[in-house]
Amino acid sequence: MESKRIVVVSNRLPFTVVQDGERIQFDESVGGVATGLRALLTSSQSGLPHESEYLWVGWPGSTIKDEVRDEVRSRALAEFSSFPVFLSEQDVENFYQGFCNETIWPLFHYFPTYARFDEAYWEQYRKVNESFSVSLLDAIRPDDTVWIHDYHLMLLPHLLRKSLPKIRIGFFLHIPFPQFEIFRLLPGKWRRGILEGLLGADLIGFHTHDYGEYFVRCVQRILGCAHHIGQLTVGDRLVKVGTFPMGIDFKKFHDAANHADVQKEKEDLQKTLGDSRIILSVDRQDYSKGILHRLQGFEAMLETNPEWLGKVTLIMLVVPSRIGIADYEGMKKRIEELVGKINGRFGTISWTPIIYQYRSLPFQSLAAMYAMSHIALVTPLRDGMNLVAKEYVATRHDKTGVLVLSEMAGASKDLPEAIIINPNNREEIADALKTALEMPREEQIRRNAIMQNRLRRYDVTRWAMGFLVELLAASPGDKESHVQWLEAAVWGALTEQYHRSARRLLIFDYDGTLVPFAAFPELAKPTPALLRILRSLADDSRNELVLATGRDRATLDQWFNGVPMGLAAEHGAWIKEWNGEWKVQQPLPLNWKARLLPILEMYADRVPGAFVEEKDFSVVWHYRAADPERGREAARELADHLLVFTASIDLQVLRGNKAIEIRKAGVNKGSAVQQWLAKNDFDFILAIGDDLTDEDMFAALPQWAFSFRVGAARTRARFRLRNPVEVLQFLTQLTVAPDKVASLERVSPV
Ligand code: ADQ
Repeated sequence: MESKRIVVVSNRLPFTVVQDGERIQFDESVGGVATGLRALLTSSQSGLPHESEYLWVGWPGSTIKDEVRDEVRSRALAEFSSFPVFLSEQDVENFYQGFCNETIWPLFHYFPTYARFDEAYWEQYRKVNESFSVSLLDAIRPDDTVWIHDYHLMLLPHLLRKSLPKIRIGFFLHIPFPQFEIFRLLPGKWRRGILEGLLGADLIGFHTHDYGEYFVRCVQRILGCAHHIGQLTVGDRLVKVGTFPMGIDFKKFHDAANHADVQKEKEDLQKTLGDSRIILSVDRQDYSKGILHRLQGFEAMLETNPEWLGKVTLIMLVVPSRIGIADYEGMKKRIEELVGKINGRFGTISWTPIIYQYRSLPFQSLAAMYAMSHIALVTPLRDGMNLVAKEYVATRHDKTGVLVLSEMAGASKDLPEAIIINPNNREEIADALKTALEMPREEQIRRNAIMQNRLRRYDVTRWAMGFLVELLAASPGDKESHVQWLEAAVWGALTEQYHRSARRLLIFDYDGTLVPFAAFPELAKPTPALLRILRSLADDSRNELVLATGRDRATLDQWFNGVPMGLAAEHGAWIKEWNGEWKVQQPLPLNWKARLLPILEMYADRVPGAFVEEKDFSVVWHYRAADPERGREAARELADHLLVFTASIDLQVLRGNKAIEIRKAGVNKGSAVQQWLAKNDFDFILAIGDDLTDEDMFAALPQWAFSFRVGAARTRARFRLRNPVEVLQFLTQLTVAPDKVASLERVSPV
């Protein structure tokens, strides 16, 4: 049997394929994600339940000619356990340079003025995500676990889910997820496409809690999905949203300071720079990194602290990035002008305030820089995490050194012992630098010791493992695996028992179960087809039907007049046998309604689309037709508000489906159902419901009863059905003679 694998998918493979005439060369890259995942997936102590193998799927970094693709494919697999996705130059242009780097990157980093909204970019983005999906279908096996990375592939989870509904998919976003007001700047079709794309995953991870929260808000406002403690309900699936702050390969950086070649490079640098205090600045060239702000902050520090002139040097290393994009080219020019201006203004024959280098460094040189710098100045205007900050702290073997870190970097949440600044204020940067230059050695050690402990524990392996363990715990397509969907085995057992039994009790909820929700309660009238099915079930003398709903008596009398079945109105406060009279389950004092109604009315006035419904024994505040997020927020507030009023009265505040209902405690569908259960010795019981109020009913039933919850939410029911359409198909099949029962495929389009 083939072992299960983890398939990592990212835009770039952890190497670049370079074609040099006839020769094909693989240049390995040493990014944090690549290193961390490799370490994790090849470690026998990873703690992952079964995976021993992995496959990495992505673009090999250059356009590969048709004739050498087979060779690249087989070498990638043999040498790097990788599967290349080949892209054309045009793909790369409009997808990578275009939609990824000129639309998503600026927007998600809060630079909307840099964002370009070009339909051709979007089309190409869709096309490339589809290419990835097609390649993946070739590369993966049904029991693989797929982990997709970053903003280049946000449509991929959904595309993959469409072809492989049962596969386990995780997604991690390495950049910030913006707030709704920024995200909504994307045209409607794109923003919905991106959210739906991401929601194809079983688990979506972010660096910080805030990004996850902004994502959930966008999903609620744009798609209207319900959310409950880190879980979104998407159709009949549950999607988990979690925070996984990425760590670094701590050991590699921490040990680096002791390596002879790093030591040597450090000493050489120190000789050149003499006694000068070193401030280090390292990043990819990107407007999000706040490089100009950093220079201005350093300039302000020199202006206001003349005692440091000649004694401090800023080493600014900028890695070339995204060459060819106009915003990046312009920025390079501005950085160089400002460096020249500051050096010209403050420099002397023997002292250059800023040493600027525009290139990438090998690991040992970078480690030597971290090891010799007294201060690291990290000032992004927005950054998903920022690994440089973590790498600097990890490399400080003697625990000295001061990190000055922007509050706009995700890393500031993990490193609060750093000097945290707002990069938009040059004076704040200047003050922080002064504090850093003067910070006593013991204080530096105290702060770094805490940060190093944290970074050691939460390293990149722990990050990846945390994500994968959570992902492996998710059942693909549905988190609550112990509750089965109506599938062949259940269907077989159920119909068999149904046809053998002589005294059957069939209990149905109404809204959300037999009919879909409508914006206003009066619009959800039963259709002739539904009435036909109910009548047909009720006509069978072995069946006793009960409709147990939150609706009031008058509506039930009007809508179900002549259908031979029992009724429980207002969640069981009123009960009526077939051909009997309405009876109160328990007499209730009613003066509380007058006290609560004004509060509910006030909340209805404040939220457009919300309204109040008054029933005999309960009052309901509905927000189905309101803006989903506003409705939910007001509902939370109202529930809180009501607690104060209801604490001393025997009332229950119940959060239903897009409604808050207040009613007498102890009277519920469970106690109503008891009345019927007590009447007869039933040998078959079926109960179907869709919301929290139905849980009382499920709890009241004997264990062997066939209880069904409609939808994916947490439940005590034994089984699930997907929606009212599926409920009706199912009930229709029950009315058919045993020899004419259709196969499950026709009953339940799973
Ligand atoms: P980046 O925007 O690339 O990553 P960052 O997290 O700082 O930003 O990682 C940069 C990496 O490049 C570091 O590992 C660093 O060592 C290396 N590097 C920087 N300058 C270098 C130089 N001159 N020479 C050689 N190497 C250099 C994106 C997001 C981040 C998020 C990461 C990981 O934008 O917010 O932290 O992914 O999720």
